[in-house]
Amino acid sequence: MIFRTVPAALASLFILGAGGAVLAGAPEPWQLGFQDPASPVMTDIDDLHNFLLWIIGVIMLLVTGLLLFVIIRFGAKRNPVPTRTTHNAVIEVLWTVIPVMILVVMAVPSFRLLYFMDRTAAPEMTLKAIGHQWYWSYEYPDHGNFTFDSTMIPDEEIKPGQKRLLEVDNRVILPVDTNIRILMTSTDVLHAWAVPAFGVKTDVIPGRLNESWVRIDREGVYYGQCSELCGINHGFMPIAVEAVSKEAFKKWVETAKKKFARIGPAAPVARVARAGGPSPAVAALASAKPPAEPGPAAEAGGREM
Ligand SMILES: [Cu+2]
Repeated sequence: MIFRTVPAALASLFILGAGGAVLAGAPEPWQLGFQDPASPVMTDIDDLHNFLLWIIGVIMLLVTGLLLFVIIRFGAKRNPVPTRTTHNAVIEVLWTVIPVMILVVMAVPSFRLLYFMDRTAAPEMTLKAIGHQWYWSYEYPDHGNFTFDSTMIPDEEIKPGQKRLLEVDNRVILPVDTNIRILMTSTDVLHAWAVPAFGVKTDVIPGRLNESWVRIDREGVYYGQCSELCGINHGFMPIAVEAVSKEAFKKWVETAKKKFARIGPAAPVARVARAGGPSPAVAALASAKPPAEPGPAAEAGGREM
């Protein structure tokens, strides 16, 4: 479709000019439609969107055509004596049954996609994204459990080629072709971790753990933004994900382990899972806070989850 190809062509021109890491998922001036999908979820969202667009288009044409027909054919000039018909059983059944059938046709792929988006059955690694006023921090529990903050580069420090309001000091590095479970929470207020090219947009909630997942199709840099009004700097806590090859990711993990702070001795998710403890999600939430003192307070906290 022309709506897709024009922005894609513009995007490729920009990529050629940008140099360095490929900008695979970023908004473009005058963009129409979605960013190019970079995950199976976003590919399916794109397909569902295009499918619904056809249904909407046909309905719009039908209704507009009917209206025009009625205006022209049954205007006062051409039809001075109107009919006194008030009921037509066949038409009434049709205008109830046909929309219901259309809704069912729309609901089936929609629900299938919702469940597909919800979680991955076979995660190969976990990333934790934690929202703060107003920056994100990330943890890699399966790779030495290091953590770092990711803050926006302010206008006065932005370098040529960097995306204003989208570039950060520490990008999230993730491997391509890997099922990545993303666990998300917040330390203060509601935020939302959203990367359009991945089809991920999930609220992060203090005291709760939300889950999403991504399998990135190709290398490149993908940008997103906090998508829940979270305070004065809501527009200044972008997300930048750099997808690299599996080998490059392994190398980065080695340097990141030295560069960034370590949370604990080992990956708590893996440790609890081996011991047959609570589900990984619950274990990860527990590790997001300092270990609770044993006693009635801790027990109450456990029940709450
Ligand atoms: Cu926010």
